[in-house]
Amino acid sequence: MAEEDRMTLYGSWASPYSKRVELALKLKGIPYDFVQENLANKSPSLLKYNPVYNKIPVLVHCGKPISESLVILEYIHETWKNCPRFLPDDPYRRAQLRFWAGFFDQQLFERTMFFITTTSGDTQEKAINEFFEKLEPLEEGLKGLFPEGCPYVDIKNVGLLDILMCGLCGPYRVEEEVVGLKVIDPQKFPIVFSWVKALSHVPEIMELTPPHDKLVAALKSFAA
Ligand SMILES: N[C@@H](CCC(=O)N[C@@H](CS)C(=O)NCC(=O)O)C(=O)O
Repeated sequence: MAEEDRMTLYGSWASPYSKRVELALKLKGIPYDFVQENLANKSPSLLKYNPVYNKIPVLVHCGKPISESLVILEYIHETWKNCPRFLPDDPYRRAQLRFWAGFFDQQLFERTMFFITTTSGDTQEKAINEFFEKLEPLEEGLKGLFPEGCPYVDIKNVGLLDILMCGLCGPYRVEEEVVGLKVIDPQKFPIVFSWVKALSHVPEIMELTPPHDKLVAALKSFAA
């Protein structure tokens, strides 16, 4: 890759949105520079590249910024055609996956683990219940999406929903430690549980998972 083609990702090691993009780049084997942003004191570059939302992640490719993690994932999918392919070629299947990607962002990430782990008392309890309620349609939906059985994680073909799931529940052991209860109950959500378990063995995901104690400490500090 020519030097001018190099990619720069403005992100944060603890952000699930930023992790989505890092994982996509790693899976595709695309080299990139990572700029760790301090969200309490954002860099002038981040503010320049994402003037609308001022948020990470932002991917800068050949000097051109792209914001919003889902948009960035689609950009990577469309620009680098090598495997893994994040979205299938079949338009109906692609539409189904995009539907569930939207569900992840609008429903599950809305009341994210971050929100749950950084609140307490009644607010936390309400958020946990809402999260569990939203896992139910996902568990059901997955049966339709993967009629051959639980989501089959093909290590060579990690797709869009796998990437989103990693950001949401990848560090579920951290979340369980911080919240003090089972986040994904294998009895209630067997498909979601086996999916998350299978993902945890993908080498690129293992490489990007932050150290357990570091993430626990970060989440606890946000909650303080
Ligand atoms: N919809 C955005 C959400 C990104 C997001 O919420 N980023 C957070 C970090 S996890 C952020 O930059 N927060 C800083 C702020 O809100 O000022 C995406 O998918 O990229």
